[in-house]
Amino acid sequence: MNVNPDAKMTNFVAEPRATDAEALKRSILEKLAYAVGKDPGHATVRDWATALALAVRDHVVDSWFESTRRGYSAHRKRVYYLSMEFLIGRLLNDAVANLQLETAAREATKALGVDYDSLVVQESDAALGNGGLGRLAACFLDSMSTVGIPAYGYGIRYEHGLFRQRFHDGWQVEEPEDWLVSGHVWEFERLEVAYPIKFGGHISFDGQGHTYWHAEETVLAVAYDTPITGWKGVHVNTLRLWASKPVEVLDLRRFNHGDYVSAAEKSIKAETISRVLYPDDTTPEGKELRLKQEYFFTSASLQDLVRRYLSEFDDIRLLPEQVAIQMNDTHPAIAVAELMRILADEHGLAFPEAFEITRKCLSYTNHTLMPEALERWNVGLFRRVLPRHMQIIEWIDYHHLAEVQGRNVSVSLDAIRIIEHGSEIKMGNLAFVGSRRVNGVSALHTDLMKQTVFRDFHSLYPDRIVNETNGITPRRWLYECNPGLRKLLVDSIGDGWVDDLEKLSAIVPLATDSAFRDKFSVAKRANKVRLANEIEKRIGLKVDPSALFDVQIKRIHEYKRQLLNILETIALYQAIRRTPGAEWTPRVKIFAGKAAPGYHMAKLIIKLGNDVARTINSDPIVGDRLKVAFLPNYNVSLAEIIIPAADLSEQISTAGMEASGTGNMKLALNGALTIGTLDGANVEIGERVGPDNIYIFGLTADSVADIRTRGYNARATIEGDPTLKAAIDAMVAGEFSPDDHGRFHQIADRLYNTDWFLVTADFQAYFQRQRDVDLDYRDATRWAERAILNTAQVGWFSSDRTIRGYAKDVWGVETT
Ligand code: 26Q
Repeated sequence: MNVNPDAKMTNFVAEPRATDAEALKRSILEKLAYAVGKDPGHATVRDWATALALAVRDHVVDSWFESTRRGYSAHRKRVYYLSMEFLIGRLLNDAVANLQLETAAREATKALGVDYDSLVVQESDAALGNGGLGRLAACFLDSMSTVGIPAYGYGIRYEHGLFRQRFHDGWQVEEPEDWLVSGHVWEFERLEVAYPIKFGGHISFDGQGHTYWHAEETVLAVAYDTPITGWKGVHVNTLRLWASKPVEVLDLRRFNHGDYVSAAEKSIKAETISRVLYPDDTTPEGKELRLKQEYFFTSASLQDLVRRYLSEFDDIRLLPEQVAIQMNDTHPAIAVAELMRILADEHGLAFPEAFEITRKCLSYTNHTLMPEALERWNVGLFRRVLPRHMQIIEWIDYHHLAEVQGRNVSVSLDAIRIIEHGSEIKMGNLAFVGSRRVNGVSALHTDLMKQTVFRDFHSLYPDRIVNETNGITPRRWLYECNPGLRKLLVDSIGDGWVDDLEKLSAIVPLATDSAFRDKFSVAKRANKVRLANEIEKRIGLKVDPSALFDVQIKRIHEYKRQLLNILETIALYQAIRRTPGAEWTPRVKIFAGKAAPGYHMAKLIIKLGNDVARTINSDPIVGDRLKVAFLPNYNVSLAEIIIPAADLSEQISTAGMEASGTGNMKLALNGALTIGTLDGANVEIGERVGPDNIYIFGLTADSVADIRTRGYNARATIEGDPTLKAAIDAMVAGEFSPDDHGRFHQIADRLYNTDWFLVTADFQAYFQRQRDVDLDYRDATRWAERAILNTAQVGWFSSDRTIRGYAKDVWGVETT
């Protein structure tokens, strides 16, 4: 609000800001004095870090204002990316790199007597996500800014992101994460941008076409904005996260009665909604708070975008011309009903028209085929929390089924119903019915979607499902995290690849150029030394940087098969002990990843990994031939250290189960060779790097499906594979758990009796492929050549390419 209504509102236009070291230094000193309130003589490292970030932030804000104004004046269609998760990581170095301020920032800090790299790590890693889905949302924001799409990311400003992981005696222990304690310089609080979010209560109709929702509870969603800079700062978009606040801070009536504690009750309850991120589990439980979170941020985001639209245009029916809304998985799928509610109940449209408009605005990205992992809500719970939305969903389901029945086509109505047996809402089906486009995240995953979960939908709407293979931002995942390789690339082919990653193919001929190869190896070596130091610092284990660094970093899940890798580690250990004098290729197995706190099997696998690591690392017979490092608290910042140092990338999920994977792309881009199954995007990586530069093994998705329908006899496989049998036997005999021999019996039971993830079926092929790796790694020249060919040929996996695909096939927006 303008304080003086007669004062003329003008835009603030900054003087062009100097980008040299001297100017930056002056700005840092000013921030230190006037924003941090410190004299250089008394400033802590954290104070300097804040001052530097604030100085850099001014540059970001200049571009931010400029591109926001450009978007408004051109009336361009906007993209709204709705995601429960944004795994942003740290922002300082990212902003510095994108704005090309690195040299200046290093010089300026040096002149002030502080070290740039130690300032960068002061920032807490914003861990507002679990894994791939959250990081994808972050990469997409980066790319939407880089390709110049006016976009908003919408999510929740969790007070506590994903838990911090510690190992106690090798067991995972979860600790609360507290990223906001020391402030977050990148966000702007917008207390005036607040929307009421209603829950519960009942619905009434006035007989004149009006519907009223008498809520039982109302909270406020308050906006916090973070600017997201694209390459060279040309375009900056906004990540808008919502925090829940009470409508009134204190219940005055109770307060005046001296009842101080209960006077604050409601406000505490309101703030609970954005308190903590839910860890993803194997089977999501229908928890009321989770439903409230989903509705909370979806409703706030839709109210916000409708308000923005109506500030520029007056006909609500033309909303789809200006707005494309992307639902990242089903977590925001309530948007289908909420947008209809806004259009019908608040803007007076009839349901059929409201539905048509809704479906033109929304699209849905699916990230899993596992039926048990698709969200469902109990109808009773749902009706209690969102009574109006329940009515709307019933309307959609009824009319959709009626329309399909009228078409006289042969589909299973049960497969396309939104409400199942009158008792559960299938959010995947709601999202599908309410979307213009539905996409998978790799070619294989999209094909399987058409054949499995959405088979009947696909036959009804053959144009709705499209593929948009995932990608990663080359800014964070090469330019920033791998300065050595970056320099080599820039020196060799310029910096055009940073926003046009397929230009990396220009280094294909250099793979056989010995000078280039040597420099490539020197860069890799430096990254490995850096990681070796980090391993020693974090877990006290010394590793040799000349060993093969074999990396599996991702959430711990049975389908991702860390267990397969651990069993292979045991088998290799046993082989080394049998003939320590043979020619072994020294290897360091590096694991990192968190398990959902309630996922018992995943946590036991972590314990097994740690027990095996302790046993091997302390065995003098093995020495440096094999070391195992399980690093705690995997997050974006740790990934940025591990990935550039990897030689081998483990992508070994049961075929058909990993929707895409994106770690596979990050590792290949940084010159790691993949050992993997034909799953997710591994298939497409293999097509690009060629069969000689990737180690593919194991069952295909088709054969997995076959075996599962025919019934699989794991026991017979184990009995017929002495290497595997010996590894499992050692685990069962307590060789790695002398204090508790029975500790891993459950794991063995699973392997013998069901082995749903077909670990035993793929073991032999995997073990053999690893021995190929051993042999190949001994030829350092040839290995470097193949590593270079990986970097050179995976440029297609840039998220800039993915975003251009969405812009064209899904959103109908222009890129620059
Ligand atoms: C659902 C309900 C209740 C609580 C939590 C959840 C929940 C949270 C997070 C369910 C799933 C997730 C995350 C899923 C995820 O990260 N999927 C990954 O998405 C990547 C990006 O598309 C793919 O590359 C991976 O293959 C896929 O596993």
